[in-house]
Amino acid sequence: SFQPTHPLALAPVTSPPHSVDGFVREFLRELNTDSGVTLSRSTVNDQYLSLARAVRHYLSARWLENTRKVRETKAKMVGYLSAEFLLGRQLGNALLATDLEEIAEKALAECGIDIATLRAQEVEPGLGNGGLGRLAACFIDSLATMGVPCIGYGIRYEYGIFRQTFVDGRQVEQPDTWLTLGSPWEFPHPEHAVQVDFGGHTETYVDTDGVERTRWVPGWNVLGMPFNYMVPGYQNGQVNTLRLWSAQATNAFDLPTFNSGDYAEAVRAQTFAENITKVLYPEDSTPQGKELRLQQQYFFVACSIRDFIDRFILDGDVTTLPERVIFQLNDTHPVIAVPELMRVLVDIEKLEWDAAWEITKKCFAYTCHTLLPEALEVWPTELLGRLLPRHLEIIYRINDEFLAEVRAAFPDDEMRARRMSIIAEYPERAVRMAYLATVAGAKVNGVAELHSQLLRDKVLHDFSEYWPEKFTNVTNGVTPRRFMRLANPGLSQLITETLGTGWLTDLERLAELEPYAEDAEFRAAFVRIKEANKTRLYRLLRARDQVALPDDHLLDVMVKRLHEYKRQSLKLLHIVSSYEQIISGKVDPSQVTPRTFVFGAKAAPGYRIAKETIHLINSVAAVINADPLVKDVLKVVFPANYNVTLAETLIPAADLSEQISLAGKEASGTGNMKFALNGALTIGTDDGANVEIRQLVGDEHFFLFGLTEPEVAEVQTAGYRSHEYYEGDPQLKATLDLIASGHFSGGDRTVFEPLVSNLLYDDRFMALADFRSYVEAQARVDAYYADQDAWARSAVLNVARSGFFSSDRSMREYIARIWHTQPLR
Ligand code: 73E
Repeated sequence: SFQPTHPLALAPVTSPPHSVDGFVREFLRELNTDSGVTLSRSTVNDQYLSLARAVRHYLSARWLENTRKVRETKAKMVGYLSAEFLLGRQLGNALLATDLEEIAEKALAECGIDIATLRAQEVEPGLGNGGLGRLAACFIDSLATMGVPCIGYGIRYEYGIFRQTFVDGRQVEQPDTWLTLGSPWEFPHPEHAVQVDFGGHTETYVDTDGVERTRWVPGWNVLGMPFNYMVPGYQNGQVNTLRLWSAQATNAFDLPTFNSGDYAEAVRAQTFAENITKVLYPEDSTPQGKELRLQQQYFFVACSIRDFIDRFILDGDVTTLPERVIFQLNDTHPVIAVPELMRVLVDIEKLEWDAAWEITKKCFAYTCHTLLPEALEVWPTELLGRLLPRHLEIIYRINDEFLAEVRAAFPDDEMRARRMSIIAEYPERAVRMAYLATVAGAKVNGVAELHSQLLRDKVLHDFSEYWPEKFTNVTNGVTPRRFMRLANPGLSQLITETLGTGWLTDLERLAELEPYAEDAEFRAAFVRIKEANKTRLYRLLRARDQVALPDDHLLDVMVKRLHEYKRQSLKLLHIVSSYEQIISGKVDPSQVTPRTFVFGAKAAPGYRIAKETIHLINSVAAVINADPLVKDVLKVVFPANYNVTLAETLIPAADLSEQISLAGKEASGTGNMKFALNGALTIGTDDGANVEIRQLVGDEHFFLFGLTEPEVAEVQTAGYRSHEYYEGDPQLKATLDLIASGHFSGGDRTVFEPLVSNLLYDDRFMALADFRSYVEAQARVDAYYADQDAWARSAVLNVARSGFFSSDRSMREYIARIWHTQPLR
């Protein structure tokens, strides 16, 4: 500790002046002193970095102040543990949060710079796969905006989600080198580095107090280096922290053990450890059980728990942890945190097992994001025991005590105990991470009403019977700052002109728009904005993907990860069927509602069927877009590398949102919410949050189709044979036959044969069963779109009735029912 005497050092940190001159000064200072260039010699990247750092100056003071206050008041924090944070670009959000948009634009204009050019320079940090990672980003935005102390903990992947390119219509992955030009948003803190151990064995010993204890003798270790990111609230002066960990080799490598004099080899073995945070695993929903993935998971939670205790439990009294933090487990990826906290409390802090378990149970809550059985993580005990021997012992003991409880409660029901065991015995001995999370967590939640119901009734049925009060639902939400205000400034301005300010942080106020659905002038303004958003999108796609699109089409959009359960193939069947009906003369093109179909989707690199589906979409697009017969009525576009940035231009332009998963498979969906909030109508199944969207916006303003979840279960029990649908529906038959004929593959019938066979003889997600219902719903879309006025009314009502889907509301529910935390005073 030291005693400054200079008055400036004693005063609180201040923000620079909120003026054009003040901003120019900050910008130039950054350019000259930090980038070390003059304005006239600076590159666009120099200017972007300096702009970003100048904006940061306006956040630092509040950030430091917030951190101080949390420490001082000992406020309870949310520790959001997530292997993914899909943040999207930061600059726009930081300018909005600080209310500097106009000032910065003017300041740069006076420096001769167009701010749009600098905005375009930012590479988004793609540190997530899809909805799960984006949800984490929305949640921390909402908590900052609500003034609730939160620290997000995650992984600073050197390579985020791959950059998708197409070569001859096939997906080719390129590395995402998001850090090469430098990220101005991160603050490295090498002084807070944490050591993380792996491998080795455990042993018992008699401690100085005479008690026999267990200790872990690790085999190797790595350093966790934290990088802080500011998480600014919307114009409220609150700034929370996101802390992402990067693996570094420890320099404590033990040369004698290598004992060969091979210095280079010794260093190589250590730097190997840096692989841990090299790359984000690109599997969404069905992660492969790779050893490196378990290393990533343990690495970031071990760093995070150590960090939290060291930085916030200043008196070292770990028994107060439950008053200071609730760790939210974002799916099973961070669940190894449970035995890790037990290890810290028992082996290091030397608490009794029972006392440690009482603390641990209060410190965690678990969110499940899936229903697909193949997505429920299990770790073979062989692997877990090799990497984390002490943790495996702890898991066994947790399980033994838990099963003893179950057996006592259900004395003659050994089957139940086996079903509920955290350890699976088949097909190999493995730890069921979802069960571990459920046993340890104070609460377990699903992410939409239907999903939570199915969790209780199916996936975790025994547990919900045993602990009914543990289970709850919190329907997902999205941040309106990014997905309305930033993505759709036109609509936001119209809403502010109509309702005044305040709706962006109180989204239920959108309900006040309801009467304006009947106001012709308002509708006209709304339609003009939609058209301008389409123009903006088409301009972007022309520059980005060299495609020209007609601006008078219904814009039909399906953007999400490529997965069989999401059924991009069903969307394709509809497109090919529309096309087939025209080229076969069954339908006259003049009778068709002109449509542009947009896809955006990445496939996991090892997911064969998903990649073939991408190839088919591109091949269908190539044929349809080149066919003069359908030139004015059908267009198919598939811009490569769909990401948060593209979503921000795509979603506000859409007329129709495709949410067509097989009922009971999509836990929630959050894209569906973004579309509705931007005035697209949804065509969707009764799945995930679609159910709640339809209930809120009303049946007349939503195109429902498909089997319901109970119907799906029924058909499956009766035995589903997809080819019977093919035989029984001439339109479906003609569609599949056209694909099988080689029409989209230059006459080669083999190219798409696996896809066609998959639909005809397997069709796990029942695309063929829902085809008839889907094309009928699409016909209703066409008919409805013909009445432009009715469509606009429905679009406005979708906006007015979707305020529920703000992530601020999700956060209020987590706070009230799970976290019990308070906003900072
Ligand atoms: O339905 C979405 C949900 O909206 C669900 O598929 C997704 O989470 C979203 C947010 O709740 C999701 N992602 C994953 N599991 N569920 C997942 C699993 C493993 C790796 C990466 C992502």
